[in-house]
Amino acid sequence: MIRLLPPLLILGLSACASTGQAQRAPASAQETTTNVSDQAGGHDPRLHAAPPQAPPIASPVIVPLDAATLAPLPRESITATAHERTLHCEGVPLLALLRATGVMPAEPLRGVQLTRYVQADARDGYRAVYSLAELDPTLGNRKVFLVDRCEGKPLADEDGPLRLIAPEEARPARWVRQLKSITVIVAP
Ligand SMILES: Nc1nc2c(c(=O)[nH]1)N[C@H]1C(S)=C(S)[C@@H](COP(=O)(O)O)O[C@H]1N2
Ligand SMILES: [Mo]
Repeated sequence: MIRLLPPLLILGLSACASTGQAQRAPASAQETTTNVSDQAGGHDPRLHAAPPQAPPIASPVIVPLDAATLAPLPRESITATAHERTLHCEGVPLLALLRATGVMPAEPLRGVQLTRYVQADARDGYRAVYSLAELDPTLGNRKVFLVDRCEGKPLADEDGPLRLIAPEEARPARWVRQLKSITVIVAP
């Protein structure tokens, strides 16, 4: 009886026995021969049909804005002009916050990272978004700051205590006053 089995099937059966691992029962001798080629270091195209999957990125991610998170970040002086008024402010780069909190990779963005955006919400319901790609120094390189002081004083309640300021922008429409939260979202 054993002499009637194809030689590769016999090899396959003995390979299973020698590894001692639980194996799914082969459905056919043909499949068993494929397994044998796997054991010998060959490739079963069925096991490699899907491209490698990037690990999923959490979304939404709420970025902490508390003093303990902001205090260690680098502070910069900012001069920003809007509506013919020039402000002299201080704050931390949004990029530094996003990287320090692990929300944004330090490397140039690629793949799904290019579909993520920062949503800034204000207490009065105003909101604006910036894409991560426009903040990436190798892409848009847009400077956006979380400002907490202007003209040497903490921001007044109607503006602060935190305000986003993007000094390079031609209009201050995305300079979100009364900043309440920052959320990073993968575009659905
Ligand atoms: N929270 C909040 N931020 C906001 C707005 C707003 O209505 N609420 N208006 C935006 C727009 S359209 C502009 S032009 C500027 C106005 O800033 P200013 O009031 O300091 O001139 O703030 C931006 N930030
Ligand atoms: Mo505006």
